[in-house]
Amino acid sequence: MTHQKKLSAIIFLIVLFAIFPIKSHAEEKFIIGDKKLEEAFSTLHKEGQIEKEFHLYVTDGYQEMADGEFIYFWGFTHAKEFANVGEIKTKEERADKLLPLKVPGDEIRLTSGKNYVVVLHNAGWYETEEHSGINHVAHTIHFHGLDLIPAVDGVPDLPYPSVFPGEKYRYLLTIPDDIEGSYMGHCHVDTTNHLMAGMYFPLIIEKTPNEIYGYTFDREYTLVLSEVDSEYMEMLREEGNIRRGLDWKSNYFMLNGRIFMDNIHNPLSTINDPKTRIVAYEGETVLIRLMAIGYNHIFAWHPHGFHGLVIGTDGRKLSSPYEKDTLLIGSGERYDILYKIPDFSSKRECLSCNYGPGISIAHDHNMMGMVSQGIYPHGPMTIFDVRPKSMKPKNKNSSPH
Ligand SMILES: [Cu+2]
Repeated sequence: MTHQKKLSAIIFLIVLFAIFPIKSHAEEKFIIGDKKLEEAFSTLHKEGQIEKEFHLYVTDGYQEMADGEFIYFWGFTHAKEFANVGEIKTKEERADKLLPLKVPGDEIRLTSGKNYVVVLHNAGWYETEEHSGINHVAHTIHFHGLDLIPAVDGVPDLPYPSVFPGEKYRYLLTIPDDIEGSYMGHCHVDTTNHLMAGMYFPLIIEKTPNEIYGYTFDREYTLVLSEVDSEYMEMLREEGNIRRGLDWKSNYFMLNGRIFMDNIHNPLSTINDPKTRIVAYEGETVLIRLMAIGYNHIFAWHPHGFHGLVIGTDGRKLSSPYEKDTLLIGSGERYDILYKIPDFSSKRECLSCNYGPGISIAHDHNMMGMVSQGIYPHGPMTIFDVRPKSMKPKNKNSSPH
């Protein structure tokens, strides 16, 4: 292009923007997916058959760990009640409208046989260096384990494009009547980097509350085991992904995004998180939904006080449940495990058994996981906090915490 042509092109653009100024609050660009599915859901919407619409926002942020380290993460967050708060364009808007970033993202719970809309908004990155190569990246949601059609399976360009900053995409989901159990959602773009960076959340599908695969339980805990390399994350933030996908060397091994701290009063320790400290009363049955996200770490879930009955895995009921006290779980797997807490006060046959009121630990028995930043026991460890029946809150639904 000649100098003159360049100049006239610039003048043309200046005149164009003077006539049609860019709106300061432009709507997000909506990526249209499968037309047939969109039409079917529009009919369901008119008939009032959409159970709920969830709005998930992807962004970056720092999360403080129990050892005082701040780790740079990417992840899924949302506004209160997963409401639509429109486009996020500044750090201030993000702080104002969205909950702080959490890894893993908050659980999404769906009911079998219902229809849902999950809208993915890309709220952009705000913590990166100006020239980082990951400043303008796209994302998707892959609903791991749900066996979906490509339009809502979250694999980029198969056939719909992934979601860049300032864009959104609607995932239209019909949950079959016969599907229940424990699943996950995660980004499927450049998956090694995006998944390991924190882009995952638990997804629960239930037919009836407090019931799974025909078994009933009193309490449930979702435990997500995962790992991160805080130094690699800083490299992404500063420079981007520079062909170092094989360089992940995790230095934090987490349980629900936290590590255990030997100072038991540390508010960020696993055991001070009501979602991670396993509280139960004598005689109760506790369901643990165990999930893992990893680069190459195989977690070995090991409670000291109890053998668990593995009743389901990867969203399917096991025809032959089996008992385990050490259960290996790799990236993408889920196990549904029932722990029957004996009624200790009515019958005590074994004086030295760790059954009954009191505390016992549960941890990763792959010892590499128990040394975040090289320090033992800073890893995925929590406690079973079994309380006497007499302490049980009268109101069945009241939280034990
Ligand atoms: Cu992503």
